[in-house]
Amino acid sequence: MKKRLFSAVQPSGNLHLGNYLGALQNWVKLQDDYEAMFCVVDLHAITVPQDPAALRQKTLEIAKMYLAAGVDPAKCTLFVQSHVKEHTELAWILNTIAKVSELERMTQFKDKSQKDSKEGIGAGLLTYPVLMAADILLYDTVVVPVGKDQMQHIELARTLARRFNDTFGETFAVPECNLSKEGALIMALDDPAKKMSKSAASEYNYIALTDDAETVRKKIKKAVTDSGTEIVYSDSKPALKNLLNIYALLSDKKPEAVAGEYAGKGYADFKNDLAEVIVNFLAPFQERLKALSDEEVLKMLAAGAEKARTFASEKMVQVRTRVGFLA
Ligand code: ATP
Ligand code: LTN
Repeated sequence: MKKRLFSAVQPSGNLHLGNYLGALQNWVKLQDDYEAMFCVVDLHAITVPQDPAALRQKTLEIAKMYLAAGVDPAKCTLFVQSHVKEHTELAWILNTIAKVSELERMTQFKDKSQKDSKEGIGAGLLTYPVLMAADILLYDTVVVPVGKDQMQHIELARTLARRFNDTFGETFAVPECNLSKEGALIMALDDPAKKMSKSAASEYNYIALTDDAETVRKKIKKAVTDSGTEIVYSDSKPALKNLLNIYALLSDKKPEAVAGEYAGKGYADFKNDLAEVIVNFLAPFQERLKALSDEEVLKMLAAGAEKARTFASEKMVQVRTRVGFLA
């Protein structure tokens, strides 16, 4: 029996190279070895205001991006979170065992609530990690491949699994985190101290997976570099280190080896080539994306939800009994 793997991305903003290298690229490698489930988490997206029509479109687009990246519905379960109501039901139950203090400690909550503090913070932003725990625990997930920024949330899912099991009896598997190495945290092109982020203020922060060749070249040219002229892979040159990581991950090489190839050359040469590496990755990706029709993807998502529901509904029968709900 293969172990269960679960991961997801929210249908908000534009997917960028950080999402691809931190999550999607890794998923595609892992889908052969695990019983993989890949979800588009629309319930998470509405923790900040969304336009309904845009959300529907974005949800479909993210599913297409999974497919264009190489997620194969013949090998895994691909579905939309809101199509499987058990996610919301389990989230409610887990809410009753999570502590407010635990949720207030989450870095993502602290960051996002600071940004939104003027209009008042939605309660969904606070309980967001509980819904994420429900996503994971519902399927007895063992492996959760995500970027480093999600580690704290996985830790909470582990805590809630153990707490539920201790209180009501062995019910959930306790998940592990699975980080990709260099891709675990791709930094912003305009600031190597911050992560590449789709909610960034400037578009020079990220390369979107839908950026055209000219945009990629312009953004890489403008990307900040460190002082000095030598191409070396070192913590003392964080901006260059980040660019070398991107180059290495897209060309399946070690970043140190890429740096070696540029010994004696300057930043300009390296950046020109990096832009082409990215363009050469994005062009076929975007071709595959364009070739996918709404109808075929909707069909795949319906089949995925059906599969997910079978497992989720069985799990919830067990959970309801344990908690003490009348059958
Ligand atoms: P936001 O920028 O609005 O905080 P996000 O870019 O983090 O959103 P998510 O949907 O929260 O996007 O993340 C999707 C997946 O991509 C997660 O597994 C996350 O860890 C990963 N990820 C996001 N940003 C990066 C990054 N800069 N480097 C590596 N992985 C990342
Ligand atoms: N919060 C995650 C998205 C997410 C997720 C999950 C990831 C929601 N549920 C379950 C892994 C497993 C994020 O990347 N922002």
